Amino acid sequence: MATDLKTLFRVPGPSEADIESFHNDGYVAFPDVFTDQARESLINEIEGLEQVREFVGQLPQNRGEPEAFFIRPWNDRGPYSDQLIDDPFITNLLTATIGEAYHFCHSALNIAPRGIGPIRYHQDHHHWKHENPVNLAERDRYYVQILYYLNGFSDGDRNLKVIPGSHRIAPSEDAAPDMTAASEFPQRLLAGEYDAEAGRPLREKRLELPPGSLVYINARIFHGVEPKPLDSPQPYRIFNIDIFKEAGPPHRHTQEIPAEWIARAGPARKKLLVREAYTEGCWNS
Ligand SMILES: O=C(O)CCC(=O)C(=O)O
Ligand SMILES: [Fe+2]
Repeated sequence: MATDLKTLFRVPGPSEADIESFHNDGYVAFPDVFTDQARESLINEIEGLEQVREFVGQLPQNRGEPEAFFIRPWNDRGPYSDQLIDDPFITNLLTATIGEAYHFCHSALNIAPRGIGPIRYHQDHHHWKHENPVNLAERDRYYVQILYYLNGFSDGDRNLKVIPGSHRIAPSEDAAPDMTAASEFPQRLLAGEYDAEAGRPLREKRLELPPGSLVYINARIFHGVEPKPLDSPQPYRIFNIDIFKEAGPPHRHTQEIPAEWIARAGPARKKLLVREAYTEGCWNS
């Protein structure tokens, strides 16, 4: 399985300024970074998946209580989405920011229809939320997320929002909310209580991105998502995500890799994929 493209992206990798933003702000956005052909092919590939076709097909009858479409891990990948895992742009991005020793952790696919509610501010670095020796040892190691927005989003319409610099706040018990638990902490962050620790004013930034964009985040940054209005001009926002971790023990959700992926992987790809997956209790011993 392969495309005939050397890369899916318009540029070979991040600039110095991009790398600096990632370290200073905890995230960097790459608007319209896919080539037109890659963007269109990726969207076709995703919209062609049987489960997605079914979901999209029933949307007009389901205006009452819309649910998002969510698959994790997302293994049903065609050639274009398969190439995302180690496209030269992605490899350059990862090595320029976190070094050479990293693993593919897991992936997800999400389709957010009109009327879907928000995702509250949260962090996704799960070792901060557990106290085993493994978790303590892994806390300061990179866990990064590549968020793909193939059909883009506008401000106020399922936009991603971030608090630049908030990746520098050491998550304490109450400072490590996840997306399911209500927490006052993000409000305290935005009220200035932690500006001194961050060394800068912590303010909300609502993003707006054209189709074919990606956002690269340090998973310790506080981020959230706004609802999608019922009258949004975009029927659904397509969102897929690949997550990478520094080489080491499993993170939460570190996925089992399908045997056929390993069987057809070259040596560079094997380095990303051959590692222990998360299993219940794997941090306990
Ligand atoms: O839907 C989005 O834009 C981001 C979702 C998110 O925070 C995540 O997948 O960790
Ligand atoms: Fe998240």
